Amino acid sequence: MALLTPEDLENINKQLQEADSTVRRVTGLDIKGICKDFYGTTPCCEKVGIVPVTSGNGIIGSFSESLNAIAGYFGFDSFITDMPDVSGYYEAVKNGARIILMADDNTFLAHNLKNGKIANNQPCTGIIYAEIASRYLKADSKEVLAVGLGKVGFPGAAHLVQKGFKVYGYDADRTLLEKSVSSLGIIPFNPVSPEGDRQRKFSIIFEATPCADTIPESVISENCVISTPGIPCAISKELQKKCGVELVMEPLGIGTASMLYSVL
Ligand code: NAD
Ligand code: 2YJ
Ligand code: MG
Repeated sequence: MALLTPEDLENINKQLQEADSTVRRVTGLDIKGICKDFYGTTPCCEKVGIVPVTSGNGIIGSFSESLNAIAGYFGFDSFITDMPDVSGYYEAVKNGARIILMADDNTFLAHNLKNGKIANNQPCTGIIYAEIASRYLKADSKEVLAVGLGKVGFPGAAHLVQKGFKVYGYDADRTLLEKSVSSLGIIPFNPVSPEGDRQRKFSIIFEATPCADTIPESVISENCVISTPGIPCAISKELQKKCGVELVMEPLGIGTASMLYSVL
């Protein structure tokens, strides 16, 4: 699994503000507004305890600090524990945390100790990026291209199917693609080499792969949004500019907001 790096998290507040203005342009609502509308919840100064975790590859420089900034941005009262791991968890609860945020190399969770709700970053991220994509104001149809159908992409694609979109999808892993076809009814479509003359263009693209340049120019329609949690970016800056693509992409905050609102 790809781990975030301190470089990904540089200027997280600025990245979040920029993503927020794009989301507003694309959907008419900001990230808070979408989370509120989608989950039907509003933060009410819940205290969030952020616990650094040393297991596996260890603490990622600025990960906890970024979570603290993100929680504050979305209206939560948050703090980082001095101690990591079990001692940090104890410290968070003793200091009044109602929601715990913590991540090891495999799982990033939010746990609301008051109501018992728990959230995992991967499905929460996939669902919120898909939800943003689904609200694109200039979409020319209810057709979507979903590229990358793994732990983030599959729940996002499932959400789009559930919302009544016709989902064309692709994963480089044939087993995962077949699973999406059989369980979600996704129509297989390889954006890089579509079969026969089935070249299509999309105004809504949802991407969740750990690879760069997964979306070629040939599938991008004139007014197109690419909503992508995938790191690195699905298209180059040059192509984004050339095609006038609205790009929703941010390394941690949108997914974390989705987790926090989902456990309220
Ligand atoms: P995953 O490994 O479960 O899924 C990624 C999938 O992409 C795999 O199934 C793989 O086969 C597929 N893939 C790779 N190259 C492809 C290509 N060229 N075309 C089509 N499919 C391709 O990983 P994941 O947990 O789902 O994470 C996906 C990405 O999202 C990673 O880059 C991860 O770091 C990122 N992520 C970002 C956030 C965020 O907040 N921005 C949150 C969670 C994960
Ligand atoms: O506390 C720390 O600083 C570290 N233990 C954080 C580890 C963060 N984990 C990841 O980035 C993994 N990819 C799992 C989270 C999935 C969301 N991208
Ligand atoms: Mg995010």
